[in-house]
Amino acid sequence: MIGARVMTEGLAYSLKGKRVFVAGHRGMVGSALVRRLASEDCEIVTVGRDRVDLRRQADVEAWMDAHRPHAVFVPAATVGGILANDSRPAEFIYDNLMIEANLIQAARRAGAEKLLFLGSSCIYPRDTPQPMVEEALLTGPLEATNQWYAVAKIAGIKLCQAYRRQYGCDFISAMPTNLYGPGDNFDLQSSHVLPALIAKTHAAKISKSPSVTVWGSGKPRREFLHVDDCADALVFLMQQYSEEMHVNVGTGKDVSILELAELVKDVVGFGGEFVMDTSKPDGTPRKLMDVSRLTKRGWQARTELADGVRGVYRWYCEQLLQVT
Ligand code: GFB
Repeated sequence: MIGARVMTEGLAYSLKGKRVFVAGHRGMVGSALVRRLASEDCEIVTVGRDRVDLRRQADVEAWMDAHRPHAVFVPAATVGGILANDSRPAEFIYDNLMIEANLIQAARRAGAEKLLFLGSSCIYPRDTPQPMVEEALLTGPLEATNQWYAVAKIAGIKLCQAYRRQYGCDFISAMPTNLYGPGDNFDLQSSHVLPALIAKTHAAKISKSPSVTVWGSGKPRREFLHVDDCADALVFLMQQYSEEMHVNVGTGKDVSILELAELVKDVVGFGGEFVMDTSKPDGTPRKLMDVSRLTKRGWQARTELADGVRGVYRWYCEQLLQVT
């Protein structure tokens, strides 16, 4: 049993009978949240991008006024891996600023009781001591490849804090580490490392290619959290947490990119070798979360990385079968 269910008796905020809006329900985190919320006694409301562009204030306000959710989850965001962040800075800063500002303001206007904003571990300074504690925010310069996204996500934290101070809104922020899971983006130009390695290694196995290219030096270290664990932590925080400080969400364990590549190789059953492409950036040397704020409250991740990668690889193969 995980923390969230053990502690249901002393809930600070109950979702029972509530209308719960998941903004961005088609994304990897949003769809995991919808799966997770299905076991809560609440009404889940969603809206597609074809009907409401979350970057447009009037659309968001009109939709929120009409539906008046009690609780709002904000996983909606323009996201991507290191190359997408580095090559599309305007989209990463503009889209994310607009989405979060519109949703937070519209939620207040419509009288939402609670809102949870989702950020990212890239909010912390590039060379911050590891593991990264919540208090490290704004104590040093950001990593250059994702500073645009990071600035937008820091603004989201500050919006929640400001609305809490000025208007008394119960708006909180969670900062997940690097996420992976079913519904991830496997496009090699815009994806994160884990789905990219699965897609590349699988393609190499099928085409009997002798090698797979890994970007950078392979030395950076990353922490990976399964998206279903992340969704569980977000529901837990929605129910249990009501403070100004954002909360790290992760496993507290990291691996090097080369160790991750070896794990993917084992799971996929690829017999070749890795070739490093050092023309690609490494990004932040290490991003390991200090998750004690969350674990002290009774929640911890339960999916081991090897099991999670096996599950995602199965999911990926099923998707490939469906399109062929
Ligand atoms: O997952 P990733 O793109 O993002 O890359 P970040 C992590 C590391 O894996 C980097 C290396 O050192 C990459 O160079 N890597 C190796 C690869 N091979 C590949 C590959 O084929 N594809 C990709 N994508 N990487 C992102 C931020 O940073 O993390 C976002 O840019 C966000 O803003 C997200 O915070 C969680 O971990 O470096």
